[in-house]
Amino acid sequence: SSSLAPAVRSILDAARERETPDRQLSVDPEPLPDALDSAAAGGHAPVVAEVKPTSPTTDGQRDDDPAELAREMVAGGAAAISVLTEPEHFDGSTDALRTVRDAVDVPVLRKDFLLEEAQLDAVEADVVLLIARFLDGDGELEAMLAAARERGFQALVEVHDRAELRRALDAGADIVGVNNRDLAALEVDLDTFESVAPHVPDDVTLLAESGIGSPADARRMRAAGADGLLVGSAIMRGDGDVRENTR
Ligand code: IGP
Repeated sequence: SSSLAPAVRSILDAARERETPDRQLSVDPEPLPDALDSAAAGGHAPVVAEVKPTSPTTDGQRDDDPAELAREMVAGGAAAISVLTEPEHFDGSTDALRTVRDAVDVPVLRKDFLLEEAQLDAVEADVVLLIARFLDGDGELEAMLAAARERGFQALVEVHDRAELRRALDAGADIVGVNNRDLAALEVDLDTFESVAPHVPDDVTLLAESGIGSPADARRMRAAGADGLLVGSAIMRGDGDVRENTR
């Protein structure tokens, strides 16, 4: 009101400014396992759709606005979004991650090669990817998992074979992704998921990652026990219609 002393008014104005975020914060998204479960319960494929402008195994590049793309993916039925933040080989960026996170209310995964705790401090995300293969030092995976949780991140631990699965479970992973792409040879084989999945306990949320290029592939991974499907290239190639590409 006008009866406020000028000093008080300026304190209030400053406080108001402080409380006005310079960007729109998304509502607190639900945990990734819940988001996948509700998609499945609603009769939809539980898809984590990936914003991936390019990759070492992709020809060409898409320059769509990441936020726009993510909005289309969610409108098309994605239960969560993954954003590549690796700049050199995937043309990803942490800016893209931030704008996507502001644009959608579903959980957003940071897809990158996170090798050190300090990397976790640089960027906000709901879920972070931890790749067992690259965190193979003594106690390294446990330490990164603990560091991620301390910072409030959910962690998706990526494995490629039974030995890595063992390490992930021993480290206490509760969300595990089996990558059908061998990160050494860069080849995709959907048998990978089928051979590892039977060894994953029921209380662990299990994702099939990579190489899911058709509704038949999606059904195959679901039949083999996938609670969620991480799909990049097939959606980036198409029009963002997740249902059309994974039904
Ligand atoms: C998506 P695809 O084959 O649908 O584009 O794959 C995702 O699984 C893949 O991008 C991926 C990835 C990774 C990329 C899985 N694990 C680790 C970089 C780093």
